[in-house]
Amino acid sequence: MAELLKEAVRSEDIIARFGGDEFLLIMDDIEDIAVAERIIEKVLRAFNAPVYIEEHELFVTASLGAVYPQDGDNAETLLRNADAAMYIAKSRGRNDYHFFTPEMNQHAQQQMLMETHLQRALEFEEMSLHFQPITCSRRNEVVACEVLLRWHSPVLSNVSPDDFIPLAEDLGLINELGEWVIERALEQYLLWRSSLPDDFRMCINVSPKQFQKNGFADWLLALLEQHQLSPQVLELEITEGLLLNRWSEVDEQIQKITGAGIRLSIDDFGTGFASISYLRRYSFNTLKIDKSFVAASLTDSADAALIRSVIALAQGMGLTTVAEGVETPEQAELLQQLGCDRMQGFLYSKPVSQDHFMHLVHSSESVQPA
Ligand code: G
Ligand code: G
Ligand code: MN
Repeated sequence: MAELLKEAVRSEDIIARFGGDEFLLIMDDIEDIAVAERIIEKVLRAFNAPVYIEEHELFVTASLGAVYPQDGDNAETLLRNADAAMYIAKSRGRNDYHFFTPEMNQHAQQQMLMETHLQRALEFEEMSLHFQPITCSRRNEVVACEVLLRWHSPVLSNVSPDDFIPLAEDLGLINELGEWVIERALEQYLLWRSSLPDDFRMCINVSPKQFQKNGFADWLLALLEQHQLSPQVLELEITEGLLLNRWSEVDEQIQKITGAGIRLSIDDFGTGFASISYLRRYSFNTLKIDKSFVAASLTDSADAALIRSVIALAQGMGLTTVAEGVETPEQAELLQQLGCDRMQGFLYSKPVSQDHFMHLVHSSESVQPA
């Protein structure tokens, strides 16, 4: 990366590795902001091509935060403000840049506030779980549920996991949080078990960081054993991104988990850099078609064709398919015609509290499309 950066700027500019995956680029003698912008765009273009390390082809993205002299009169302020601008660039989907604006301090303050409160959210019992039914396309019965974490802070009100999960990952809180989710979900399952079908599954989202912790698989298996639960009860949902980090310890944890019979599902399929070889490499059981394809399936024939091929691919590999974000009866009908095994979405039910969920299971007509 340093070499790529060096090629993109003048030899008299300063490039430094600031720590971890952060680089600092200092350019002197820039007559106006348009010039800076041109150089930044050049830097970003340097990341367009894949990087080759041994036989691996890697796609690297860069997010750039930029400051100009008026954004601070000392190094500390300039660095802090560049960091805030970089954060915005990152949250916009990466491979982007952003100049600092004073409003960003407000955003940074918001992040700090969230950080402070997240540290104590578990202790203060501000977290809870919601459950969204997953329905069998043929039998129209609830056969599984996805467990979704909810945070209600008295100060910040409801915060989406899209916002606090990445923060928990950065702060090193994700293991504690993730383990809490699994423990709570299994306890809930034990309470529900007698009212649920024998092959019912609890589908739990797991962050890549959880797999990176050695001992995660052992912890999980011990927990199941402690509750005398079959590994078949659990399905872990992982996103494609995790598989890009082909770290051996992630491999080991995944092999141990699937080897023990815990099911594995690939979440948001079609949005990341999934490659078909990943599907072969790990023993996935389920493929979840991302809601963006489901949403576009009726209006865009290319998306319908994509769903059709994904289902064919999954069937060929013996994977169960779940369509996410099914919102209309028309979408459900199309997906059913295409042979999709399971449905999940607002058409059936939004994620609900534990009490409400039992209600849904008992009155199975409420999960049938209108
Ligand atoms: O329900 P919803 O909008 O809240 O979920 C937003 C995102 O947060 C989804 O991508 C979902 O996978 C993720 N998410 C929800 N609950 C959990 C959880 O317990 N752990 C992890 N790692 N991600 C979760
Ligand atoms: O990334 P993951 O697939 O885990 O995300 C699950 C997310 O999808 C949750 O935020 C959940 O609230 C949301 N969700 C569930 N059903 C629907 C739906 O029918 N439409 C939309 N737009 N979102 C949904
Ligand atoms: Mn999911």
